[in-house]
Amino acid sequence: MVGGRYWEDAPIVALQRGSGAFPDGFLWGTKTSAYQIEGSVDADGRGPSIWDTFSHRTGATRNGDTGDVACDHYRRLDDDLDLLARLGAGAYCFSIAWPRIQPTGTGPANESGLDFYRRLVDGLLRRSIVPVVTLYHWDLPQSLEDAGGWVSRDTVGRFAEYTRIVAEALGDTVSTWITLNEPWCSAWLGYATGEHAPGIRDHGKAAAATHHLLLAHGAALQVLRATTPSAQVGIGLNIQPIRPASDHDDDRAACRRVDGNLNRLYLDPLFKGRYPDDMLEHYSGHAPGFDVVAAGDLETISRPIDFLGVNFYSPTTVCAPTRRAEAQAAGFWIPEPDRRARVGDLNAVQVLRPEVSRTQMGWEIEPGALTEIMVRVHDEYATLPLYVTENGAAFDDYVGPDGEIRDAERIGYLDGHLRAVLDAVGAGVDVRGYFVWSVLDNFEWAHGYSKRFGLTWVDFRSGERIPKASFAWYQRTVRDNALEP
Ligand code: IFM
Repeated sequence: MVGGRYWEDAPIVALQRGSGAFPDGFLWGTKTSAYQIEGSVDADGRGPSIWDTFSHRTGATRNGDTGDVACDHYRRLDDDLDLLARLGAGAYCFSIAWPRIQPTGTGPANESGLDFYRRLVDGLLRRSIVPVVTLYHWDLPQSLEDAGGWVSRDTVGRFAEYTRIVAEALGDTVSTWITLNEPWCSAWLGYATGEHAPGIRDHGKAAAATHHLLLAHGAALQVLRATTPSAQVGIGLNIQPIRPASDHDDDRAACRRVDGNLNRLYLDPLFKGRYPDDMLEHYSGHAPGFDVVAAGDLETISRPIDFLGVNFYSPTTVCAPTRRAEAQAAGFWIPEPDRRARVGDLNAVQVLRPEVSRTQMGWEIEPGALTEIMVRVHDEYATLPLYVTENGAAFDDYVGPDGEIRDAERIGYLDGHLRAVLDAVGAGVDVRGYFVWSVLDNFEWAHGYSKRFGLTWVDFRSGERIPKASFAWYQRTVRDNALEP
């Protein structure tokens, strides 16, 4: 998708980087996911997903919020398409709700469900916006969860079947596909900490789910190659730099475990065709764990993809649990409850740098960490094209007395991370595009509607949309293909 690359000509590099200009053909976009925006959960034959079940469980989400209505996007499709056209970004990434296509996760296609996505894709193309389709963004049909969910190998076959249905319906009009969004979250937040649907707390199941999700990616890739051979196919990973709080061996070991669980457990099988030895050993006592890996699986998982989607928000620093006091004495702040220690049985504690600003999610803001993780992928794994498929921030936005939303912090966050993208490009990484999470405020999973990531304010009572200051800023950035000085 990229035309001439300005960094090929050294003297121009300095000139253009200084001006904040992006390569010609750089793809600008925004991203959403089905359950977070669509609502209309009973419409046109849609079946229940694990998020319908989970969000209706007492105490599962903030204020008991659910995606029943969300942004009401299903019914406001045309207005939202007009909003995207007004933004001017050349691409839009959305996910397909599997339970709209196969209400129980198996069997023939539900044509009314497919029709909604046909209208969405056609509406984008009519407005000259490139559709980028995510096949799975966490909303597994509940019937499949009842049969074992991602812990069961059968779900892989079901996903391949679903992919074939969607590819046959949309393959003529969609040329860029993301198989899975953030499989780490599906596996570890869904099956280990229980913070996400289906709300299970079992590390052995989370490890098995990791493998089946990756295998489902490989299976879907094969289906897409057969059905729509010229399509570009990738996967979206939430990867980030993990750092030790100190040089002490125990902190470094904790850091390596967290890095293994979050980054290497996904990058190694995809690009090296094997799971990291230390992670296999770490989860060897947890059944079923990686015992579910069968001969040939890793070949399927590691078949070449066309691009990697990098979803990035923040870096993480950790210490060993035995070294909390030293970390505190060194000036780190230790948030409670201690999230990292519960994720993946990793025996590690997340620490924060008090001097570093954080978003409303409590995530540290460090744009350079985005450059760092992309350079790492390039140096340690593959030189394939990268897209930043998610980047954005929740802040405490409010509508001012004049009706305006002046989200200067979000503009600062996005500007900083786009400069980090330019730094990665300058370092030789083939970054082809950038997608803001998200175009609309939406249902932020267990946080319900309490966290707003949008370029557009959504009044969740009336459904009204109000573009924030960041919307106009992104409009200008996209138009100029450059950041303001
Ligand atoms: O809202 C989520 C999205 O669904 C997946 N990536 C991170 C976003 C912000 O938490």
